[in-house]
Amino acid sequence: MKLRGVELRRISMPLVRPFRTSFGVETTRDILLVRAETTGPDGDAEGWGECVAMAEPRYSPEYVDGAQHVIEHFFLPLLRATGEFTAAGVAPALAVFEGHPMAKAAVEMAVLDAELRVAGVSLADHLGAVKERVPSGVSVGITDSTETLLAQVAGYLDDGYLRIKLKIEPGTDVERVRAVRQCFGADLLLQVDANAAYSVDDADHLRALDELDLLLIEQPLPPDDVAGHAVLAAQLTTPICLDESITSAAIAGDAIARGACSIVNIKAGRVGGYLEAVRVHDTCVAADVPVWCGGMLETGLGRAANLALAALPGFTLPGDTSASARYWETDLTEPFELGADGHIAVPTGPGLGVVPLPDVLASVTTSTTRWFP
Ligand code: SMG
Ligand code: MG
Repeated sequence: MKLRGVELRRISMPLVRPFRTSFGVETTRDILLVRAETTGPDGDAEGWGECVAMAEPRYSPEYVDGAQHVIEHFFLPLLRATGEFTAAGVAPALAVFEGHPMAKAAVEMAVLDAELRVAGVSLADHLGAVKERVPSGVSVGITDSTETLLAQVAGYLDDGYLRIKLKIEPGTDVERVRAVRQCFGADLLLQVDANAAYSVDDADHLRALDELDLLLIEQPLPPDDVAGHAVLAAQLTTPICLDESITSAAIAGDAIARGACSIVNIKAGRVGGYLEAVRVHDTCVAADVPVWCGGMLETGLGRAANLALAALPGFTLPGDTSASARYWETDLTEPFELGADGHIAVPTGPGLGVVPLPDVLASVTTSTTRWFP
């Protein structure tokens, strides 16, 4: 196929409640959308990509203005010069540019959506999904008090979420996690995410989490500190799961081989796209390492793609693939709803299986830039 044109759209979407992590707080998501218009022997199509970069470079070095800049100034000119390409060829072509996995993932997602719409194939089928519904967990931000945290967890359990992930930071960590465990009992599937807030010297402190029977502790140490995670893993009984550290299938294989993690959180944006995310999954499955699908506070577009990914066979733990209402008063797409059994249906239509609702899209758009014609 060829690119006929590309629209880069920025949208602003207020979250239903602020989401605080050890590195900052999100109240309104400033999101870059990529709409790729393609043409090929089997027809013209349009595809949507969502860039998961946040407004500020805190979770990782990427940020939304930077992502838009690198797409406009480097990725699109290169793809235009390439002429004919396929979705599978996007990542290899863009590999001449270092870094920027979230920006690359957004472009690949848009082209892949267009390609699959022409082919009449759903993203789930294309990626290798084996499930029609996936179990849903929820990520709970850091709160001002333990009481507020307990109330929020109670609300999410009432909604039907099957697993709770608590964001933690030094100072309140063990006490808050213990309060949740005591309040909701031994059967609650509970895990924590530190977003790199600790150092390997905190091993003794983090060992206090071992008695709280957690599914995992996610990314306790900085992304580069794979060696430190291996040291920590040897000192904790709580399994270590890596998020920020895992930026490719090769690095996943290396981290596993070095004993740095025994579970992996997969996010397409962090690894440069859904196709690389499948390779991360395959690497983990080959090493007998369970995976689950992470989230980046996506709209219904990114959520649709995450649900497709989460339907692959190695995703044996509930993901941060929550329903639309956990994030938005009004989602960009038809809302994703949590079923009575705590699962969400995987979209079945061609490509992502969802499109932005025109009225909602118009009302949240803050800028639009057109490329080529
Ligand atoms: O999409 O439900 C979601 C958010 C899940 O906790 C979540 N994401 O480190 O895993 C993580 C964070 C990254 C985003 S924080 C703004
Ligand atoms: Mg995380």
